[in-house]
Amino acid sequence: MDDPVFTPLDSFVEYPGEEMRRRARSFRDELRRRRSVRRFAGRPVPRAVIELCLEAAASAPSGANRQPWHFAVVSDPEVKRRIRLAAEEEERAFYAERAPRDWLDALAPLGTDARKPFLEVAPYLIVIFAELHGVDEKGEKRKNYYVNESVGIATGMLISALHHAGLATLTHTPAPMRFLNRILGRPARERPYLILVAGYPETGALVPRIAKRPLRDVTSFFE
Ligand code: IYR
Repeated sequence: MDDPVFTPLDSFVEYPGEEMRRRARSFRDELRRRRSVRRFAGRPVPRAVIELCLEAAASAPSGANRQPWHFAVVSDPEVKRRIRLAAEEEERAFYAERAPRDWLDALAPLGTDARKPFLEVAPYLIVIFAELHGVDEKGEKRKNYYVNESVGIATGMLISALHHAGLATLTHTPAPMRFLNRILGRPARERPYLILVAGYPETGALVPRIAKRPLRDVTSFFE
């Protein structure tokens, strides 16, 4: 068992009240401008930007600091094509047979269907894997904790980082998505979590006219 080692918290920044409010408002406004985009331009995105956003995401808190994630970054057109073909096959089964009526009804306002051209058009697919358990030096299983929560937090931070950098994203979850292990050569102990599609929106791209629930509907204060 390792003894804990502590270091001074020298990175924390406190702001005066006024500035705190201004920053909170400005960040809220920036995040509220984010929209999921399904029509991407083919224009390339600098790899350095993707790497910086991944470093932001990989700074996320995680259960016992196990960092149970892997980001497979795909720009190779051939690999994107294989992912698209495999995803569309699953999606065709989803829309035609697997999805219950109520699920299809819930998706209707988004206008989605089994065609996923964005998987080939967008310059980057970031396939996020959740590491169900690690392996130690002896090749033995090493437990991870709160895997879903940890990977969800890192994914949220990645979406925010990409948006902040000026890129559009789409969270895409074909189901089942084990084909991603095969295509990307990831071990079985990593479960595909979602595909984050990233790039520039196509000129004139349309997005569904949907709204977020107001704060009073999603909060309760006890004071
Ligand atoms: N995976 C399918 C269906 C889908 C499901 C949900 I929940 C969405 O918010 C959007 C789509 C697809 O990608 O089309």
